[in-house]
Amino acid sequence: MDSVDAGHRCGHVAIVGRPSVGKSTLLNALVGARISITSRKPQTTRHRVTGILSEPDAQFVFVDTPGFQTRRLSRLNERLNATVRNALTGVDVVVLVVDAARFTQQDRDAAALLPRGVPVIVALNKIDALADKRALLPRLAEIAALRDFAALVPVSAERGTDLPALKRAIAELLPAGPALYPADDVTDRDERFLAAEFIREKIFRQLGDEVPYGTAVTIEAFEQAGRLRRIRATVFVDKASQRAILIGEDGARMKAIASQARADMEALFGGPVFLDVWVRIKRGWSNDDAMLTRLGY
Ligand SMILES: Nc1nc2c(ncn2[C@@H]2O[C@H](COP(=O)(O)OP(=O)(O)OP(=O)(O)O)[C@@H](O)[C@H]2O)c(=O)[nH]1
Ligand SMILES: [Mg+2]
Repeated sequence: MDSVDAGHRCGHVAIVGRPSVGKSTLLNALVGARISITSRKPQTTRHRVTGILSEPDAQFVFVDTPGFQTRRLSRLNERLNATVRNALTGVDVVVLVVDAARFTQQDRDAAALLPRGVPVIVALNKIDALADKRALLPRLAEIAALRDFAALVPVSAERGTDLPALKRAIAELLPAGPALYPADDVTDRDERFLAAEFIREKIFRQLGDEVPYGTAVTIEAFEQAGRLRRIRATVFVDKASQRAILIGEDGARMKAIASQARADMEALFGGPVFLDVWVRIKRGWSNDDAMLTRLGY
């Protein structure tokens, strides 16, 4: 081994936890790019999404996962849980994300799912929102009693607080080895996937509690000519009423969703985007196995 590689570490780090604790926000903050979509609504993430961070001494391959769900088990939910289980196999480190202010039975369920024999670090997220910092110590003790954790690190993914400490704790547990990806790669997902996700994110952020769970997005066409990308997407909804809400009066809602999604695509892809979005009704898609497979879930 030459001197450049001596001491270099590289490995896969699964980011898991119940819905809405801030897993995707944490992945984006660690990687320094908006790769995984986020929203206030639970179960925003539906895929395994990889975010790569390359530093001089280590390459971290973070794997974001859907929130582990124990309620509302549609076929889609079952697939999301399977995605979490699959993401846990073969990783070198697990980061279990919890909300520092709210530790629940769902967190215990997520912790119980974790494989033995893989080091687990707990990231107690959202410490910026903690009204009483003294609540942190008993919370740390309560979580530490659950199993043998490699470390417990309070952080704020949104503010970036104490992320270097979390990275150090992870790096110590990564195996020695060369980088798996080129240093400027930030994800293993392609632009087609990211385009569909940005549209889904705006739907999750702009619409109420029902419509986002009734929607799925596919990319029908993705063509690049020079720097311009022409993208045609379909949003599937479960029923006509959802279609009406999604399109909005005179198409205003859909226009706002598409224009925000396009802005995100242009920022990440580094060139202009022409985006055309259609809405189609596909009744019962979240329990339709063929459709779920087509959607990549
Ligand atoms: N105050 C505060 N809010 C945060 C922090 N990290 C994430 N959030 C917010 O928590 C909400 C959920 O964040 P996500 O990153 O989408 O959570 P997630 O765990 O990936 O959620 P699912 O994919 O649905 O399982 C969003 O509104 C975030 O802005 C944090 O450090 N502090
Ligand atoms: Mg997420």
